[in-house]
Amino acid sequence: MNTRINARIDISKQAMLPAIASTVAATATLVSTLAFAPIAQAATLRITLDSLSPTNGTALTPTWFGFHDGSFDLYNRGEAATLGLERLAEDGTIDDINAEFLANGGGTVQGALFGPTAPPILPGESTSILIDVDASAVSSRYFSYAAMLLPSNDFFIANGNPLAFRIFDDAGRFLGADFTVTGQQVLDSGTEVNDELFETTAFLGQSVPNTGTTEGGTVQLAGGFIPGGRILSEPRFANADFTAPGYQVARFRVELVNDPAASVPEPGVVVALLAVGGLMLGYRQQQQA
Ligand SMILES: [Ca+2]
Ligand SMILES: [Ca+2]
Repeated sequence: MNTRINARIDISKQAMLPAIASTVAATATLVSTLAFAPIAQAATLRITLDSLSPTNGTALTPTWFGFHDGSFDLYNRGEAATLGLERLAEDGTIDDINAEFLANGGGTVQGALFGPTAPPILPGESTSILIDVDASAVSSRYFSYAAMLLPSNDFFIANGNPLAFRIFDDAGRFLGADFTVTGQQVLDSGTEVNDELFETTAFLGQSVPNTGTTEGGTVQLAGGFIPGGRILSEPRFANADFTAPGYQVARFRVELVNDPAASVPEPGVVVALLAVGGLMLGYRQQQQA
């Protein structure tokens, strides 16, 4: 599924407005403006998530992602989860993560990847989204992600190192990302006891958010589901033991769809194009006269 978030485009467009305004004004003004003002370089990225879980394996909730300057830290192992991470890990809701991301101030572009047919991303499904960022902005340099593992009380996948996935270098050149999350990397948010009860376990039987016994712990690697417990005993989750050797949860890719260096002309080129346009306009007027 390809979904474009139009609201995100405005961020880079607003940054380009001064350049557009100067184009309307005069060529002389344009040259000086472009020479001294930072130029936004709109880059369209495709984020793709492939579920690598086996049939009757684990699923993922709509997956939060954000681009930032390296300062947005989702969690640290051994420390308590934030409210945003708790909500994401227990219920798959991202409103609080969204708020924490904006409050952090290190990034402005965030969103979510949904399953191709329904919100959860089921075993074997792929989903992608097109999103525009400013390649030249410090706030576009790093990529982070987080999703709840289904079914579970409070298991999730996410990068705890905010510097793990660098997307643009200092000069705005695209670096991208392509990585796999294994079952060994699944985490427990430490916020809800892993009782695997039907009424407390999302995707198993829980129908009301924030339902479960508070754990009061810290973020840790998940130890796996209860052997012979309710989850692994369900035929539809017969292959959900993510601690099994070789178990893979998901592959993430961040790819460049357009090249900002090619789509945003250099100042000299802009001047040349304006000059040609002006000459053509004059030529047509002469023909008409
Ligand atoms: Ca961290
Ligand atoms: Ca737990």
